Amino acid sequence: MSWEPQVTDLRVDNLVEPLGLGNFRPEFSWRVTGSIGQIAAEVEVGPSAEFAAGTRCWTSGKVVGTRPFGLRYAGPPLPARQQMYWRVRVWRADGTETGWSAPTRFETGMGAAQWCARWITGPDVTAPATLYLRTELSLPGRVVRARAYASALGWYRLVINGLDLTAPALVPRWTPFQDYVEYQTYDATAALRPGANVVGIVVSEGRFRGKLGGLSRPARYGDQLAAIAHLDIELADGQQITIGTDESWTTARGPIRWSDPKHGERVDLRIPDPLCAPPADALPGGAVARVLAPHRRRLIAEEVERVTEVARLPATVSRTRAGVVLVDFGQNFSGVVSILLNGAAGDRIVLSYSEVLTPAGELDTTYLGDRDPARWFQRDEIILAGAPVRYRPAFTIHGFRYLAVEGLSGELCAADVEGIVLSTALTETGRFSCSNPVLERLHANVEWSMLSNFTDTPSDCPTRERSGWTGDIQVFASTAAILAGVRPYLRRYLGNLAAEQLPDGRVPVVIPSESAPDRIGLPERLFRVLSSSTGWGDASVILPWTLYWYYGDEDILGRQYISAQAWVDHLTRRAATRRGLARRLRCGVGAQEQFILDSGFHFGEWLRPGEALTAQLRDAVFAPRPAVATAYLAHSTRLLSRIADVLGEAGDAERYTLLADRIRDAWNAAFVRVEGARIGDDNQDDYVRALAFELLPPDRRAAAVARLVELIEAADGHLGTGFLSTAMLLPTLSRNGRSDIAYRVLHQTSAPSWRAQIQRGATTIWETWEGYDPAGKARRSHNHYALGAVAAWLHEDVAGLRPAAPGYARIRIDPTVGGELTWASSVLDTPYGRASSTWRIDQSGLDLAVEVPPGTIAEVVLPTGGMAEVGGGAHEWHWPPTP
Ligand code: RAM
Repeated sequence: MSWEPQVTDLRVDNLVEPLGLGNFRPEFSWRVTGSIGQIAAEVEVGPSAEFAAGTRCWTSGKVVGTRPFGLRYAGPPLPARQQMYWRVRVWRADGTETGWSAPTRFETGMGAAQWCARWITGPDVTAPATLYLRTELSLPGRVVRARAYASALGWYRLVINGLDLTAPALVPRWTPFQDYVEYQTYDATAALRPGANVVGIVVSEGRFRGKLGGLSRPARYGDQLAAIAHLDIELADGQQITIGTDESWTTARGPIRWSDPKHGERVDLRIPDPLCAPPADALPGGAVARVLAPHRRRLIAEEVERVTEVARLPATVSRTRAGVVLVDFGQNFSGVVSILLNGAAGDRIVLSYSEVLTPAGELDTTYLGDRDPARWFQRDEIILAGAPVRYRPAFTIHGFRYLAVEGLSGELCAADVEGIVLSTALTETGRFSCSNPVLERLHANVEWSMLSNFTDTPSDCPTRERSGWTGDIQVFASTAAILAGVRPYLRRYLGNLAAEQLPDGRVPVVIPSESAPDRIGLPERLFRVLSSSTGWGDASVILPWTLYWYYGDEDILGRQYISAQAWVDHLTRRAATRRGLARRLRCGVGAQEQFILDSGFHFGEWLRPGEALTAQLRDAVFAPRPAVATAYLAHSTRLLSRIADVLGEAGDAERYTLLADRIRDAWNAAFVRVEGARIGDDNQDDYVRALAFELLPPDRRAAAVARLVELIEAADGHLGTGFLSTAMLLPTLSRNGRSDIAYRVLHQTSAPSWRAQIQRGATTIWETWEGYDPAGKARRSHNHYALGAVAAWLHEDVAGLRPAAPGYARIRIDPTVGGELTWASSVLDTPYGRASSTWRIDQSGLDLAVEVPPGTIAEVVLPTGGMAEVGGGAHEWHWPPTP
């Protein structure tokens, strides 16, 4: 009989066997197999896997609770740089006990004062060149254990004896570099050997000195690339050796001349790689490293899975009419290529990447704004050394489907080139399938846009500005939480958000904010004006709530509480003290005016179909859409009151509840015209917001739903929502009794619609509904996940599987049978385990099959009416019931 583990998927801070943990009070989580849930659990931590008596350093004792997560280490302070083991056992509701799980490891990271290393840089510090640093190290014996702790100002790779320990990760990830930089921990045991060793670090621009944002402004955090590394080595005879970066290291020139995340790589393969060559003194451009002048940035441990290779894509190769070699990977994505290059020494190869082609079939290098193809950024240039080489860029990442290759002397075959998809190594948690392949393609497009933008930090697009726009992640966060295990990834984003929030509570519209305070120039100053925008800054409240709702993460509510309060308090103050232009011109609403938010910059609904960008920007500045802004203020205040409640802050909870009520009432007084039941500017999104944020009194909801439907019908079944409300449109319709209209919008095949994008060949979600102008020329980004938030509706309403309590402790299964579908299915890995909902309709009737994770309860809304409540396990229904 095979032995099946009863407790699986052990994680520490949601990571599998993390190395170099910065949090010394980590959280443990696991999954219980079978259908019977947990009623209590015990976690044990010790320095060895045996847990022999006396060696255990902590036990939680038997902790009563049904959640297989959220149990935190509370023993004696953990030492830094210490490998620990832990295991868990669970008591189930049926009185059985699982016994101890197999032990698993975690290791703490560096203590702040323990770095025996200094930040070092090269002699010509500000030159736009890659920095190669190296040292030689002689080891008198066999290495039994080695750890390397490293980071850089710029993206770096740690290379020991020619073995690259970092690739393909792009680290350190982007943080507010003026304050802190993440470091990585590596197991370097296998890379080191007795005798001579070469330890090297190569540093490129990265997000530290690379070109950032829409304006591609370089050096926003500093102009000196630098690195730091500390190695702890233990030899077989027990000897401990520590080395660190210092002025004994040397620098040299290397083949990567310059490499920018966005603008590509310049490589001269004729220059030998100094990290692979033995004698340092013979290296071209060799010099002594310099210690960086003192600075105040802290080193913190990384907390998130690194960027890695998640897939490889085959290519087709052709020649364009202009004679250019064109490679098509058949899928828009984020990453690099691996390509076989052949030619004479000194030959120059140029690789240009784009998401789209011109109407004439050439690579389009102007569609993202710049009319001058010479200024195209996604480009790698390689000078060959004479021998055939497989080239793959190291320190750049492109958003593309097509690659143009120039300068090859021979032919390129499809087998010579591959697309390498790079994304954060997140665990996929949500799968959707249904009878309509176009909707499956839509779901896949959303997944591709998420993969493409969940690299360094969640970005709007992987091409143009690649910025961490708050509004984009605000609308997409719940979709992301359904599709993948994004809890650490979004927690990290929120940590950066709080760190960069302005003293008055405003939130920069991009996080990280793309500039150190001492490097803020006029463009950054102008950009900062945007920090008051509702719908964007509300990420500070909506994201923590989303993580709580989908993962049961109470800790994040506590951690972000001050930040969330600062945002709401800022808007409340602004409403009370500043009167916007619009209000001065219109008739007021008396004493309630103090709750109307109509000053400051607000993007508003943003990018409604058919609205010109210039007009939207003008409105955002001069007519800041108080109906939208005040609705967000009411919504965030309401969420904040719930957050306060969860945190046990009773006084705050009451205060914010009262405030939310007042803002809601003022919003009703100012923007709802009772006669005719018109709201705001009478756009579709006005009704969606009103209903989704529950701003209307119950007796006005039906009229709002009716008007929303009327507007959609007047638009011949098309959506008219923009950036903010599209995600809420279909759930609002289906949860208010109009799933017929929701399906009509979903199945719509002419623009604006998701299916129109697919019919035009979209393999990702586009920034605009049309994607191309009438002449067929591409417009704006073709890889923006924001409008892809519709995938949440596929899971939560079409298949009908959604949380009814934080972390899916209670699940609501409420399928929406309809549309053109004959079956649909969502399979989710929730914090409690696998949940699924599958319905199928045919001549014999309707089937519903659900899977409920152990320890949870599902309330099932039966498609024929009525409710059933079921516990863990598989359940099925058939209508008409079989006798
Ligand atoms: C664009 C970005 C982003 C959006 C802002 C307002 O520049 O692409 O998606 O949040 O505008």
